[in-house]
Amino acid sequence: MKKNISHLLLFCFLADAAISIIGCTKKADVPAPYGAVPTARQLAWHDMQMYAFIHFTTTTYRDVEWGYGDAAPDEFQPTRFNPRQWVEVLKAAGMKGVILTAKHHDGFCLWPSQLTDYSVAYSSWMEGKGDVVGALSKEAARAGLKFGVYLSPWDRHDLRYGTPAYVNYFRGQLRELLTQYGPIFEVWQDGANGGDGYYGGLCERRIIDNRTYYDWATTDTLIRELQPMACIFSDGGPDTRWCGNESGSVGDPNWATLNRDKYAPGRADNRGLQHGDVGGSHWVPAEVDVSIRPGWFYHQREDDRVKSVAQLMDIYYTSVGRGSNLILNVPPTKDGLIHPTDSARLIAFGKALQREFSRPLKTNAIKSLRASSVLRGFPARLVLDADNQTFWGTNDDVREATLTMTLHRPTTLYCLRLREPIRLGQRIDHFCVEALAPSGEWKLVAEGTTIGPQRILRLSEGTEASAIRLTVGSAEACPLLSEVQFFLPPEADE
Ligand code: FUL
Repeated sequence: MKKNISHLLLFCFLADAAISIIGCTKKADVPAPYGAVPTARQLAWHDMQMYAFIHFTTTTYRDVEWGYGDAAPDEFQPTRFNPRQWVEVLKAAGMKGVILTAKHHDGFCLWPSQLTDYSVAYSSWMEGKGDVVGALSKEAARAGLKFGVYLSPWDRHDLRYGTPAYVNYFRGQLRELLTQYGPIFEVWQDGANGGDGYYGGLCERRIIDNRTYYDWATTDTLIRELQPMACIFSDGGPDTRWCGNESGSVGDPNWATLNRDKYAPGRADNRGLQHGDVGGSHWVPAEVDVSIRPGWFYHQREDDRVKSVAQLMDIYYTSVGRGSNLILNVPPTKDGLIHPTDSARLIAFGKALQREFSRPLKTNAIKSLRASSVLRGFPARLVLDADNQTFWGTNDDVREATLTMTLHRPTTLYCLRLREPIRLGQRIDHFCVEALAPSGEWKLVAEGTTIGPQRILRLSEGTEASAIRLTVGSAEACPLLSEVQFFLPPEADE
């Protein structure tokens, strides 16, 4: 079998060489990028795929979802606080990073901010020497996880909220967070903004104009200056966008491109965020935020409502599998630990993920690979290497192309991962996979719309194929693909 694949590769290599001889050794031209393309910081973000969210503050002790802003700092008492336990569990689940609510809407700061008396420094917990942001960022770095911060723009505690002085305070807090805790991969700006709150004891309702109040452009410049590789998340970017719901899925289609100026954090109509905009003005990929429990904060009453491994797997397929990143929330208990049910579930999910993709179809199982169109220098075999920089290209005027992969023997296939070379933009708007059944019939086994950075999908059950035909199409530009990887059904559990 090895011999066959090496013959195939040799043939492809000679064919490429022949093309370059016939073509007077002209170097292959890289296709022109189509539409908006990702920045270096967004490319690094796409590699993250799945990370954790931690919602933790005085709100945990009040047993509510939105702290009013009146909890005394002493209420924050995580007597068994153990961020190493958090990080170990998250790592076992396959998370590549963690984002902490450094400050949620209640305004309490989990680091000893110099700019307020509403922080861990004013709590009797650890005699005012505690620093949740510092401790978690250190543990994350030790374990090789990236670290990010959620700093709620809405602050229900601070008297200044609603005035320009508050915006300066908010920026000062960002400066502290972005200069004292090492590299930050994402800054999470929430869309919930304004309403009733404590506000220094005035207990009133404050409404701000979310298009103008925060002057986000100035804040974003500050973030860029302090942490150039940090992606800024909000309802509408600038770097990454909300997926438009909190139930664990992004739309299909899911375009990483967005007409960004149409959106603003907290805007009432954010329905378009589930899909993005085909040919949108900017690259603003979606992030799917969802909690392992019904709430974002820990509530004992939800101990029996932790999502199952099967539910988490479905979420994985409808988020990471549709080319967005998944941020899965895991709320620590009042003790400051990840609850045993959540931790067991996360560890089992990590194992299930490994198992799911444990049997890639090897290249030596492939007898031949034929493409309906090949751009010189970008042969179809480049979808089989493990390198996402290389890709199969089709000629410039092509809008639909097929790739036919013949296998040495009929094989039962389980799922499939496709990737576009997104450095050159997102192009594909429809695809389908057909399998040549032993009966000699071509059967449709999967189909979808967009691919983008990644598409992972299960094939119709029991797909036995002696050949596979993949069709990809794009209305506006020639399709390009950097990966086509099939997986065989995972081994049954012992
Ligand atoms: C929402 C917030 O209001 C929730 O409390 C939570 O932080 C969630 C991730 O974002 O908009």
